[in-house]
Amino acid sequence: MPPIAAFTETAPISATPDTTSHAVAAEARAGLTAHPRTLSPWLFYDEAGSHLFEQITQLPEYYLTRTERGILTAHADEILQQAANGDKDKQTLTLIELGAGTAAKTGVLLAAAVRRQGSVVYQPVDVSETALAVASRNIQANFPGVTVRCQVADYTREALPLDRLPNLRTLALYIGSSIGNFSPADAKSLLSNVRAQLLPGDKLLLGTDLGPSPQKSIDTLLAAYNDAAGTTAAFNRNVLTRLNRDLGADFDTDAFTHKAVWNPIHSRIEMHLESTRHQRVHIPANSAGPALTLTFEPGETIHTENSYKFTAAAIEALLAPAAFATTRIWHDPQHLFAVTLATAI
Ligand code: AVI
Repeated sequence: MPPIAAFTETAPISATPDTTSHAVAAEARAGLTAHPRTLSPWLFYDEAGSHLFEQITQLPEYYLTRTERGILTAHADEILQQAANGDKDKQTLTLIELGAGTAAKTGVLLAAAVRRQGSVVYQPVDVSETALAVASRNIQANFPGVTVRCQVADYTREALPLDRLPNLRTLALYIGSSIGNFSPADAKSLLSNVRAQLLPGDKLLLGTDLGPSPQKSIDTLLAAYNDAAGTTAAFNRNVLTRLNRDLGADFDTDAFTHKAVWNPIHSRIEMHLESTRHQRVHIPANSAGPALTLTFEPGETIHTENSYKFTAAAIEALLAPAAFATTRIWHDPQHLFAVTLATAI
């Protein structure tokens, strides 16, 4: 198989709706004046945050990326075969990937598609033109037989720009556990949007992290979001650095502690930033409104991210309202992570 070492994991930037300074200002104003205070996770992914996320994916505690890659590597041929409706059906697949970034996660599936059908058309969709340019360059260099058709789009807001090829079965990829960062309602509308662009019989491959089980402790989950090296803490705090830079705010980033909490009611890891003392933070007037002074009490938090964790039943419940039937679920041997093939009905 061609090497994929040249690819680096990129931030799930496709979850970034709009990174203009007005969008940052509006998001900060709405979230920081709400109770409890929140900041949307898309704010994580400025240049520094994207770099920190890449480091997170390589941490020993952050099992998600390598575990999903292991599942895809172990089962790529079977996934492609099932996506094409089984052995006898030699139907040709075209692959489309939501939030592809640099397509670091996709090489193993593209290689399997080329093994199976000789060549494949791959349509990565992302908001970042730069990431797609890297994807295109890397794939063309490493995967002869793959034709890349990049689509710059925010699939979280717009209809998926599917360039359907006649008589080809589509396999849509949404891997990397990105669906876990959406609320159940937003996840449902995102999947419905994807489904609306597919035909019955087309497939979706979805990567989801799993919740606690007899094989997976809550501590394993918590460690993935609170690593010993402090990289996730730096990633979380970077959102305040971003507000200081983009909005001229005066957050003392050292006066906020990173917290990762397991919420069993919602089956999610939550990330928060907790104020260590009584403090005031100023945000100058901007396009979203007048100057703000925010008062934080010791222990008061800003909720910065949810990362939902699933069971097999929860995966089915996520897919069914969007008119997808679960076809097959693959796990790693430790049942940490799931890759689900679903059929558009
Ligand atoms: C991008 N997303 C799937 C990551 C996750 O695990 O929810 C974001 C992340 N947050 C902290 N660590 C990683």
